[in-house]
Amino acid sequence: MVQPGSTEELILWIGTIGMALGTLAFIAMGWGEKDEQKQEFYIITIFITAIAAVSYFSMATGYGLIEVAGIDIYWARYADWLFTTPLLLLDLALLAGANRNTIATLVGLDVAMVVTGLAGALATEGATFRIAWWGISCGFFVALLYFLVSTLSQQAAKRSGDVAATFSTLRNIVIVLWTAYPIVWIIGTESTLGYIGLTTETALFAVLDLAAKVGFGFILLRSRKVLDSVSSAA
Ligand code: RET
Repeated sequence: MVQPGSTEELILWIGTIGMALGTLAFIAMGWGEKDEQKQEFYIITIFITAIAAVSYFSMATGYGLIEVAGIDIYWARYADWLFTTPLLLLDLALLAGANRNTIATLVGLDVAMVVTGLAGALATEGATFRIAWWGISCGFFVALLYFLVSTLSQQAAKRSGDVAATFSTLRNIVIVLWTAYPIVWIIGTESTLGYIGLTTETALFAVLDLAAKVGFGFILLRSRKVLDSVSSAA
């Protein structure tokens, strides 16, 4: 269990509060929005931080943690990512004006990435197998990045200048921040390599999660002009 009064517990509470405040801010920003197309972005983004707030609460209170082969595993992270990463991609895809096939491909690869990552975290057959699952998950991740920079970016390039520019900013943020996750996993406790301890790992994931969800949401929702041009193009 999470040691009461530990740094780890404090970080998880900061994560919970940060995600909850982000959720409230996005609700306030979207309040009174009548345009259905624009409402979509608010709804998706509000769910992303709300799900994360619940996941962080479960980790801060010890519920989201289990012990697997002597290693502390926060299973709640994967439950969070399973829903929130497809929602983040959906935000990007709607901004890009992507078709259903592109959205289905991105979401499929993403779910495969999270589920195989979870298999790695829960594997009890030894470190080699855990790392093998990590490699499989990375394969899905690389394919996902490929679709982001190829198909999705081509579709976004057909959008107006403002929308295309916001898409590029958000896509680049996704590429950089998301790439840090498998790195933290492999140098951390899940892989059993343990170059960094659980507290450092918890802190790094918290910073990444807040940037990838709350930071991402602010950049997406801050510009009415961008959301206006998406809704008028739809
Ligand atoms: C794992 C481990 C196995 C290899 C790979 C991973 C990738 C995880 C990613 C998570 C992104 C999470 C986000 C959360 C938002 O708050 C599962 C860590 C490739 C990319 C963006």
